[in-house]
Amino acid sequence: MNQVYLGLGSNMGDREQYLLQAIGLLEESKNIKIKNVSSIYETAPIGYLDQGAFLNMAVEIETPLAPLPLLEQTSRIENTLNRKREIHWGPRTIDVDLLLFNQEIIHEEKLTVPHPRMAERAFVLVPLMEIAPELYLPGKGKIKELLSCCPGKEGVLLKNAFPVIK
Ligand code: X6L
Ligand code: MG
Ligand code: MG
Repeated sequence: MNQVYLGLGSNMGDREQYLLQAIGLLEESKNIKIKNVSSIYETAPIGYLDQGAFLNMAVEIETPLAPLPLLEQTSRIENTLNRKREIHWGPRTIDVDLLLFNQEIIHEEKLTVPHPRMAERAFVLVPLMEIAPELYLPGKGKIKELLSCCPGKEGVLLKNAFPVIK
């Protein structure tokens, strides 16, 4: 079994509903078992600033799937929830990112793990801190150490401490 951490984000339409639907579709996937979910956080947009605030959360799953088949499954879930790719780094109904796959470092054409930039992104680290503070990011350090020197934490606000599925 592989232990995987996913980052979920939405900043279009009913953002919370998209996050909860994505979790529902993950749970329905034959080869994916949800182990833990973080609270939902409202976060200021990073990268492309002229867009609405995001809701972000982190999810721990267990799966026998290898990284690329798992990526295909998460892409299918994005497509099911009407993800369109218009503006690079722009608004999306749902984003499901593969943050960590065991402690592996993966560099493939379609997939880089750990997710690039996650070590410096408060919208990734704050939700992860809740469910895996002792987790080690290969080559970077523990989540709680990375968070202590991560800029932009003030742009991450707790929105919903107990998602209905928890
Ligand atoms: C310089 C260069 C500064 C690149 C920042 C950071 C670009 C993050 C893209 C960057 C840079 C990203 C989310 C988001 C995006 C999200 C929030 C990205 C990809 N996704 N902002 N911006 N939450 N709050 O999920 O992460 S676009
Ligand atoms: Mg992303
Ligand atoms: Mg993505």
